[in-house]
Amino acid sequence: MPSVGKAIPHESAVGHVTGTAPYLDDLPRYAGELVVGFAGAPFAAGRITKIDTEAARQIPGVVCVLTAADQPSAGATHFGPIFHDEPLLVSDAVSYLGQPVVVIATENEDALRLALSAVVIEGEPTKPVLTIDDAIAHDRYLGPVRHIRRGDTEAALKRAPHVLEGTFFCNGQEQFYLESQATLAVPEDDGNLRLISSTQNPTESQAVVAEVLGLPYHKVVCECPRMGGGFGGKETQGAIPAAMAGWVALLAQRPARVIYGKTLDMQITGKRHATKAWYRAGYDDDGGLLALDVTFVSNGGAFADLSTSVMERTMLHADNAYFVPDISITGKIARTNLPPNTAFRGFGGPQGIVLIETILQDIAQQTKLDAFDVRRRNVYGHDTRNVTPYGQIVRDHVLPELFDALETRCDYRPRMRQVEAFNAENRTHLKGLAMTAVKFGISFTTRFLNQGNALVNVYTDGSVQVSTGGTEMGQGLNTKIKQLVADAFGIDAASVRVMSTSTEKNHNTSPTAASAGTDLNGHAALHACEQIKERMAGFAAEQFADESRGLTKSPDDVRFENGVVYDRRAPDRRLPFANFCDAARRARVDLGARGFYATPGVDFNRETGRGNPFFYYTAGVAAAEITIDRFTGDLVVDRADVLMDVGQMINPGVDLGQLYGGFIQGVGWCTTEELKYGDDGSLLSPSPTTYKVPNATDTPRVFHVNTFPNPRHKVNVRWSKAVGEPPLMLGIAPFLAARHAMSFVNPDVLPPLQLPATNEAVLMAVTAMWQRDRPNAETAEEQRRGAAVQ
Ligand code: MTE
Ligand code: QUE
Ligand code: MOS
Repeated sequence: MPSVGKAIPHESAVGHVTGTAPYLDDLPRYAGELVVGFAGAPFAAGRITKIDTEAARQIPGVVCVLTAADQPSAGATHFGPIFHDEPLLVSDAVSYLGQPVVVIATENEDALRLALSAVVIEGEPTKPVLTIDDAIAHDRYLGPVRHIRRGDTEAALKRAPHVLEGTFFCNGQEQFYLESQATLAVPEDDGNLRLISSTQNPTESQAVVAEVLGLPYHKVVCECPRMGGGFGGKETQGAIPAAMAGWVALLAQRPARVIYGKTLDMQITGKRHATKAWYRAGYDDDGGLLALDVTFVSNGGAFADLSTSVMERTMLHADNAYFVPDISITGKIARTNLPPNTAFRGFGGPQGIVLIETILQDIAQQTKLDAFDVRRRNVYGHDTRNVTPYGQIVRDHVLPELFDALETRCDYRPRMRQVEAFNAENRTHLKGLAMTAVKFGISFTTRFLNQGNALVNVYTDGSVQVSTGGTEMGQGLNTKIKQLVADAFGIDAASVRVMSTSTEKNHNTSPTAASAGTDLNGHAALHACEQIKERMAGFAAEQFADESRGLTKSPDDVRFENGVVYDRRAPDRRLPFANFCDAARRARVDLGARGFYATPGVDFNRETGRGNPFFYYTAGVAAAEITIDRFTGDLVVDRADVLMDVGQMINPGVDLGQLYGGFIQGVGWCTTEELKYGDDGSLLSPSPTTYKVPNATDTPRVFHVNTFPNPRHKVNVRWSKAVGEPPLMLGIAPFLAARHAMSFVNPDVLPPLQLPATNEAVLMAVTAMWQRDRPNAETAEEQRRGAAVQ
């Protein structure tokens, strides 16, 4: 009956498929509930000179019209997860287009629409700074410059037989969760406030709302029953709607709900950081990477949000799966007039990883070696070449084994010959094949966040409730927690219910993020179970002891298995779990506990750029084969093979779902999703019609996703590994396969292809490479130089 290791269905599978699982907007309306929205700044930079709300106030059904001047005097005016630099409402200097200026609460949607259009906001716009290059030119940065260094990179670059020098740009990405940002705030007696919110971070929502309203934390409770996806976008960005709903609810003493529309959500919430890298890579004739000097600059947007932590993770993943003897990594964050960028699956890791993977692909092209061989040559070793640039030893990994296994399993060599033969013949299409890796560090690099707590209630019928600070966004956290707790008591998973997440049951929690949801909350839940079981075992030992049979009182011999509690020495001394629980309560045994967990050993010093930021690594490899239409730029992923070490899976169905979904989301970032902005800072792609997320037809025609055993991995809950974010970074494989395909057009030119490799970008790059050695070569070179679409 053990359920860990079984692919039991996701606890909300039926609800998701039938539409009965309620999201924020589905919750029944309260009598007298208010609809809340806001009017935003009409320009991205400059000063507001006039805010006229008179006409809006006259509209029937309008209940509150609030500006910065109305903010509670006891409350904080600014908020932010790391630096408190973001105002709730702006009254003067505007930082991004659509930044909230006036909050309006009304009796109904129609009144809200009319009132919002009646608000007059005027000012003196200035030219916004939107790109990384523009911010650098204006010397606009957020947070300090950081470094991670090992060895003497300058000397190593001088010694290196070859040096590759260049810039690489990767675009941002919209989280595109299906449920937009939303909070319902309900006033309770005595000035208390209950928030029901679609958030990965209930504690942050509680804290921001309390601080902005000048309330002590204990007067605010934040609940999150479930999210329709978060993908990092709900770690901090739920704070604004939560604060608006909370403010209105407290002031009007009526329930108030904020639900962003999709377009508004895309326009004003933060995304993955676009990042530009300036690099020099030294290598030898055998494709050995000798030295790397890189400066990353990300587009942080207008406020700090999580940008410093995101950049830290970019820097910590600049090595990815490869040992680089001498390395110097610098990270800066550009301050621009875009909404503050934030967490997105991978949290900066993808931007670091795509750079070194591209460099290795280019080294292969330059040395005319096979790109697999180049990667395999540089991969981290077991006993030597196993120390990261920040000094952490890469332990108990299977990186070389993963490479070798996938090479065989996906028929890499014969297919490479086929691709070469195809490209030698075909005049309309190009094929490419590339393999990439991911080594993703598991733990928050901010040490204090590596903790979790849980509450377990055992009832007298043997059923169990568990509450943790972890939130469910579709990733299957609740299902895995349910399995862990069921196994702890030896009962069926159906006897365990995971309760709605709430700060009144689990407080001071970390966001459900960094893929560590199951690690932190699963451990905490098990810690609670252990305490209850210890008390139960003491009671059971008394019940089972039998002097006549020489059975002494021995709690250590009590077992919880298959729905019964028994004595290991005399298995006939047993009680069904339910009866046992009832008896225990009658004997006044405490059948509830709070558990706590703190990840051991993690520590990173960001000043020195050294330490052990990660508890362990989740790793994998992927191979992708693509076909490009030379005359339209159309890119099709013909085949993808994913192979990952995710430890011993708690739920193989849930975990494989993460591998499939994460990979495809990465392919979207690399090949189809393009955020376009107008000169005024307006998002020109604020809907699925203009912003192309992958759909079913974008699934690779052949798609093999498998896990790979790692017998060396002996840490973490039930020896599992975090799976949420790592597979996204394997979605880089089709991008590198596209570069590989292009190398056949002109082997002497490195493909001028960056992210996203949209059909348009692919067509431009192929054309530029083709023109390179032909009469109008200058134009092509200009095209190559200018190809950097910022
Ligand atoms: N899977 C689904 N279905 N929906 C999501 O929003 N978020 C991802 C990943 N997988 C996400 C998802 C991100 S960004 C993270 S950090 C992890 O899930 C968080 O959950 P975990 O720590 O429980 O894996
Ligand atoms: C990975 C992450 C996060 C991170 C660090 C990682 C993350 C996150 C924070 C963070 C850092 C400082 C704070 C805070 C949050 O750091 O998601 O509130 O004060 O929120 O390596 O995913
Ligand atoms: Mo995930 S980006 O850490 O929410």
